[in-house]
Amino acid sequence: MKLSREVIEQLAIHLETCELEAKDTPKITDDHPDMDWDDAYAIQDEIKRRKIARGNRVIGLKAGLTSHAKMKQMGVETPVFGFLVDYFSVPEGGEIDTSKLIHPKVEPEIAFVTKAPLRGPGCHIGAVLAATDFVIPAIEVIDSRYRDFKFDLKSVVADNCSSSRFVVGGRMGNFADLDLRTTGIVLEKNGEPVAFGAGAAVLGHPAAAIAMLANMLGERGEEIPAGTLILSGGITEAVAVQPGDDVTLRVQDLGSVSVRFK
Ligand code: OOG
Ligand code: MG
Repeated sequence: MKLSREVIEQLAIHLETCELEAKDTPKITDDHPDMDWDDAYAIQDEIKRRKIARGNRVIGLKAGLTSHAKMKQMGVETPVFGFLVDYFSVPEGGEIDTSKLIHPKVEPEIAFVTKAPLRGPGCHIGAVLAATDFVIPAIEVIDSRYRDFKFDLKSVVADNCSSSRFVVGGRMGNFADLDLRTTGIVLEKNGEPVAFGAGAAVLGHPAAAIAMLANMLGERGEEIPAGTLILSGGITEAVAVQPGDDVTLRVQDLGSVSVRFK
C-alpha cells in the first residue's frame, strides 16, 4: 500500500460522489501516480462499505476487461473485478434515466448464478461449471466516472470498474445443452445489429472469467458464495448510448434481453 487510510477514504468519497451526482473527473492516478493495486482495491472496498452503511445491499460481482476487444478498446491488459449493488439492477424491458449517468455504454455479457461456493487458488472451468446453477443473458451498462472514459487499470479498479446498471433476462440455460464458447450473440441498438460475437471472446470460455475471479478473490482470502450473480465481462467493445435508444441483446439458445434509455 502506498496511500494512507485518509487518502483512500478521500478518493472513495470523491469517486462515489461523481457516481451519485453524475459528474466526471480526471483519472485519480494523475494526482497519485504511485498508488498500487492494493490501494486501488482498498478504494473500491471503501466505496462498497459506504454503500452498505447507507443501506444498499451487495447483490453480485462482475469481472471486467476479460475479452481482447475490451482490453484493446480500453488500452489495458489485465482483467479486473468489481461489485454490484441493489440499485444497479434494472428490470428486463425497463428504462434507464440517462440524466443520472455521465456517458453510459452497453456491453453484451453472459451472467452466471452459482449454486455452490467457489474458492481459489486453483479454481478452473470444471469447478465453475459444477458450481453454476444457470447462465442468463445480461446487458451491462458501464459509466466510467473518468472524463471521456480515459483511465488506467488502477484508476478503473478504484472506480468499481465503471459499474453502473445491468439488466438480466431471456432464458436460463445450463451446461448440459450449452457450449458457451460457440454461443453467438448479437447486440442491437434501435433495431440495428451493432456488435456480434461468441462466448469464446471472453478468455476462451466465459467460465474462465469466473474461475479467474475466484482465484483473484482467493488471494484476498475471499470466495464467491453460493447464489451469487456474476457478470463475466463484455464479449465485444462497449457501445455508447443516448437518450431514446432501445437496446436488445440476443443470445443463441438463451433468448433476448432489452432495455431502453430515456
Ligand atoms: C471497465 C469495465 C469493463 C467489461 O465487461 O469488460 C467491463 C470499462 O471498460 O470501463 O465491465
Ligand atoms: Mg462489463
